[in-house]
Amino acid sequence: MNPAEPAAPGPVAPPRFTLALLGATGVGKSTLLNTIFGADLAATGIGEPVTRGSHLYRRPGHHMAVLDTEGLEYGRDAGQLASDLADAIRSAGPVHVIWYCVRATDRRFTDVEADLVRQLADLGPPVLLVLTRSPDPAHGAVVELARHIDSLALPVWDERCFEVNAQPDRFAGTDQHGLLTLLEATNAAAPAGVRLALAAAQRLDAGLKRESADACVDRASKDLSGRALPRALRTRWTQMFADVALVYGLPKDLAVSAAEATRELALLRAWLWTGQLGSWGVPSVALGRMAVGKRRSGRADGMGSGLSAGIVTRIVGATWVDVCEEAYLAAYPEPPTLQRAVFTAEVSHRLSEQLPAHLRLFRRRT
Ligand SMILES: Nc1nc2c(ncn2[C@@H]2O[C@H](COP(=O)(O)OP(=O)(O)OP(=O)(O)O)[C@@H](O)[C@H]2O)c(=O)[nH]1
Ligand SMILES: [Mg+2]
Repeated sequence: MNPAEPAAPGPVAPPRFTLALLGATGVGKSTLLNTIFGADLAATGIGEPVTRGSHLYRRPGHHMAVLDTEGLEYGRDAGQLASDLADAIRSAGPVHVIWYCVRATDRRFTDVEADLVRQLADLGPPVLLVLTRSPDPAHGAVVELARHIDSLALPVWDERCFEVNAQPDRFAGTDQHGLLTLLEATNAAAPAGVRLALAAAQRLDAGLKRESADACVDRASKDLSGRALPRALRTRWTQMFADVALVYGLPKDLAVSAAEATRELALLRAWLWTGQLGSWGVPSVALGRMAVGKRRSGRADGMGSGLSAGIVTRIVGATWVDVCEEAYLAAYPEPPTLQRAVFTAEVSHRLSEQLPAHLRLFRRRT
């Protein structure tokens, strides 16, 4: 570590994403949840009773909470049902998105349900109307139900139903469908502050993870560029590493300690701080080449300035995203488990390989 660098405080965890699951018993709420979010959160989490029939499921280290309302009974007094649900949603802390599930082949959606949806929408969180266990989007009963619900012009997200099938049925010949669209809509409906947690919790869409990880790098790079001296560099990098690791389900500690132990990263930071590699010798081929290029060009290339910090952050971040993504995909569908030493070596190796090319580009631009 460069002795001139201040110690970095630990990274801050992002706010949790909370989803409320509503709908009659057996419509497939738990199956849908488990298919998109992988872990059997509702079955294995510790469910705290919130109100009658509702439990809030959270798991330590998991970035999502689920408010599961064990099967709505529409025969009950409608006013009481609505007020129980409103109580549950208010007491669960901030609920960010509500999935209101109706079985796609149920053929009916009563006035009581329509009123309930209107009252839920008044509570604040966006309500996504999900038609579950749908055999086929073109199935007559499903089309009819969707049309009927659409005609009610309910205050639901995107003014439409999301029709899904979470569990393939070999006998009936039905595949999974509609899940990515539902996830995308959930992401769009969720407040920006919890999208990182949502991208981390979901296990369905590697593209959403990638987008979210790239956004973390982009934010860090923008935060750091244009500053006279990248004083916040180490803290900001640590946060970026931890956020990207979180998106891919890698332990935060592993990310942070790998970041600390990766020699190239420490050298890059030192370089950005002092504008010179001299006191560090020529520690690796990659940095050696960079140093030589810099001396030959006879220019400082803006090193030690905010401009270079932003660009170097982008390069380092992109490398980090690649390594985390590969670890995630290699272990999928199991959560990734990586030894710190392997992870660190991989990050080191990639940086040594990729930095010279990136830096050449950078030199050409400045
Ligand atoms: N074909 C098909 N079957 C499903 C689907 N989702 C759930 N099921 C089946 O429907 C049954 C009920 O599913 P659950 O996910 O437990 O329903 P739930 O809404 O959580 O039910 P409660 O917790 O009792 O309110 C199970 O037997 C599932 O196998 C689906 O998308 N397609
Ligand atoms: Mg359930």
